[in-house]
Amino acid sequence: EGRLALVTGASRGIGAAIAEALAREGAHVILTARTAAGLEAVEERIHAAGGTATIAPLDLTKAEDIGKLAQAISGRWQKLDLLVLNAGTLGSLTPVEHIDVKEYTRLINLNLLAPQALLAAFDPMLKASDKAEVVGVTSSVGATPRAFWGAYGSSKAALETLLGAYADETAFSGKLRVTVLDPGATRTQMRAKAFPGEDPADVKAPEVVAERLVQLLGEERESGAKVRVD
Ligand code: NJP
Repeated sequence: EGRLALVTGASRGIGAAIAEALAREGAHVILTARTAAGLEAVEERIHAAGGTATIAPLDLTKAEDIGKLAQAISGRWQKLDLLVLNAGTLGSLTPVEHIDVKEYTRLINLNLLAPQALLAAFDPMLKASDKAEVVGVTSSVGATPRAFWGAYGSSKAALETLLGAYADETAFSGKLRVTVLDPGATRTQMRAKAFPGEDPADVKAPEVVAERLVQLLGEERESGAKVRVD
């Protein structure tokens, strides 16, 4: 119904499925990730299904590029109705004492600092919407620590805290809702990297997460609530 959505990490996996599901619901979807070819393939599928999308290839670890993206979008649209903070990286699964600081820094940049930069850059456009939604994709290992998942888990725990604070800060308006989405085990490149021995057929498809998200948008829920897809 003419809503504008921005989905990060939309070149494959959960983000691509979310973008396609939102487009099917009538949203114009801005797709972002680094790989232009991946974004173009998703854009083509959206067009083939009768939807509309715009691609914006971008490395989210470059804060200045997030500012440029926000400028380009605000030059074309007045408001942003839905921001899906989905892009994320796993890094190496390793004991805490072996975490590589350079890799950890890259991981924090993408999983935590980029969502903050996106919230900062798009806050005015979100607040210009009568009914804005921010969905942040976290993980069960953020809420519950797990051996060897310290680097990734700590980034997701911090993201959850950040989203909770933003929900609290914006709750008074009644016009902006934040949802913390834990997708659970989902068949993507990231899952295959974490569990190489697993049979992909045993893991749910990204489309299941995407359909649940669409459903969530139509449900009553307090801002800041956590939802897990099983
Ligand atoms: O991951 P994957 P998923 N700048 O690796 C993009 C969470 N999660 O779909 O840049 C911009 O297939 C990358 O695109 P590209 C997870 O933590 C998952 O599984 O072209 N974009 C791609 O589109 C994450 O937050 C499971 O390489 C960058 C996307 O991010 C979210 O779900 C379980 C980028 C990653 O696609 C989606 O994960 C769970 C950069 N620098 C939480 N680097 C699960 N799958 O089981 C990467 O609890 N991207």
